[in-house]
Amino acid sequence: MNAPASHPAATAASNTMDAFWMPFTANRQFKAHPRLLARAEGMYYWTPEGRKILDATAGLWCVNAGHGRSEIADAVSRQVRELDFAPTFQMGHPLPFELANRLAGMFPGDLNHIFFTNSGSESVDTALKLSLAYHRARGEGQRIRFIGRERGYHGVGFGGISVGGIVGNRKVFGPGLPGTDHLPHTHLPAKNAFSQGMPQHGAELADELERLVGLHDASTIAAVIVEPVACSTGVLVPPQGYLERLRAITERHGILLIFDEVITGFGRLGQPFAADYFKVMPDLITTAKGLTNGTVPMGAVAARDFVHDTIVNAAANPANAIELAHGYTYSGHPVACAAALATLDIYAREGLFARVAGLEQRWQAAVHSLRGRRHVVDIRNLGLIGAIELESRPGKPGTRAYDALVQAFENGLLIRVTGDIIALSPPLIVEPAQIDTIIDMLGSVLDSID
Ligand code: PXG
Repeated sequence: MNAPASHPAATAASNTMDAFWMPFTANRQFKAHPRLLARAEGMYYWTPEGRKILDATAGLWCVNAGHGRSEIADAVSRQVRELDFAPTFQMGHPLPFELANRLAGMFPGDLNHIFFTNSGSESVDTALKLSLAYHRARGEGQRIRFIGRERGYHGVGFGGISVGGIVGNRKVFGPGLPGTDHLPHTHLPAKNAFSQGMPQHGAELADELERLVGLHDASTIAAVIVEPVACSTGVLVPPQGYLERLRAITERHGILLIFDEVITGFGRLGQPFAADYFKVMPDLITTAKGLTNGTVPMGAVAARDFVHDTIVNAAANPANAIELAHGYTYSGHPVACAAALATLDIYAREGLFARVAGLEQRWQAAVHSLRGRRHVVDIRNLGLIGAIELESRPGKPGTRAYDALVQAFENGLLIRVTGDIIALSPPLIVEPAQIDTIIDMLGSVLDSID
């Protein structure tokens, strides 16, 4: 039987929505007042009733080339027919080799070795494990500590929440990985409010790493992991000079530096990666999301030559040994690889990363034009990312931005909110006129909420 154009499940009454336990969602509230998306193309979603919604968030920061790209759809459907699945444990098929070569050419410097995963959370777990394996292979197996950062988001695996710095994601789930510690976040609104691009103050916060090294001793620390721009907790742009200092300190102490580029990777800042944008070279980069334009779950971790070579060529390894006991059934899945290759083709052919660089000033001016509007206490931006922070209602944090989300959706605009911060990250294909529309619509939403 053909599914009707508007599937009944998509419009059903709330009592049929019980079975899907929704992720990171207020399930009872949502199911009482559902917000559903049924179709997407270009810069827009459509609701099941046919209302058009301008996508100011690239889905969940992932649909960088815009929705419904037929090149990706064709590549995926061809691939399902040709080779639906093939193992990559002690077997191989051509696509992950081809994709890894493409990616190795895109990542900066000698980030030449690619480990495939299925999500950002798995990429983070993988990067943490690679760090441990690297130190152990060079005879420093006592380096087991990880340093993350307050307000960092590194997904929801036990590794990711341990190095992450979001209280709500951690408090329910026990102590996590032993031996983790955290740098302070870099959000200094008293000094940096309404900074355009990188804020001026706060590079010295990187020196807190020296304090942690003094506390734990460098010989116990495997890696430091940070998002170059902390996006999920409200777009915290690194202060000028901060990442350079972090790099210098990690290097001095033999500590690996991991950039979590699950959001910043694949053009969000107008360069392939944030490492390019900031000209700071980490030892490992984690990615997901934009790798396949969000169409098929896939992540990738890039490792520098010395990390890979140390693990794979370790003297203790006989040639028939599996050098790293790690991997996923779907590492290098053929359909995901096909989606990624088609996505990378689009990015290259349409010059989407350079497009962002060309739009950055316009985007910055547009986002900052909301300064002075009702409720707005700070505005931040970098690349094609923006955040508008609202004053919280006394005793009711988060409710004002949530009302903005609901009102925006009713008016035909998709935004993300975290706490009382509105985050914007449109697909990289956004037109200047659509940037103006996003800002106009957001302005009227701010006017209309208490
Ligand atoms: N690292 C970073 C930096 C992320 O932003 C992950 C890891 C985890 O990726 P997966 O694929 O396991 O979800 C993320 C994910 C939001 C939002 O609205 C952000 C993410 C996911 C969902 C919502 O800010 N980031």
